[in-house]
Amino acid sequence: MRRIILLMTVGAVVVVSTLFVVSVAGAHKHPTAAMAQKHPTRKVMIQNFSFKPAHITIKRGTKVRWINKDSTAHTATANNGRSFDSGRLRPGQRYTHTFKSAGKKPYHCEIHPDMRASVVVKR
Ligand SMILES: [Cu+2]
Repeated sequence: MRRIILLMTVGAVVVVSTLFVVSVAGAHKHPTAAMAQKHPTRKVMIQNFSFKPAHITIKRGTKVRWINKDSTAHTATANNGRSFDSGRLRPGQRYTHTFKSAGKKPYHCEIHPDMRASVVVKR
């Protein structure tokens, strides 16, 4: 009788640990969780009349968030005039854009045209 109980206990432990390993492996492969890890949002500060960092390289599908840390308004506007445009960002405001196509995306501030920067999007 004791031997049967022992065998059943060992069997239960094996089943439970197998299920645990399978569920952990499954969670690791979860596609949305993996995507979120792969493409964290990149931040660009607008400070002292410049974009910091001025040049970033990201993977396609990554979000870029501009945050205006200055005490005056700025914009982040694609040089081609249509890829993205934050509009007027007042102090403390932010703008987020998701880059879906690869290539170099130069941009500037509409209010201060000397403020120039770029985003390079890799496949
Ligand atoms: Cu500006």
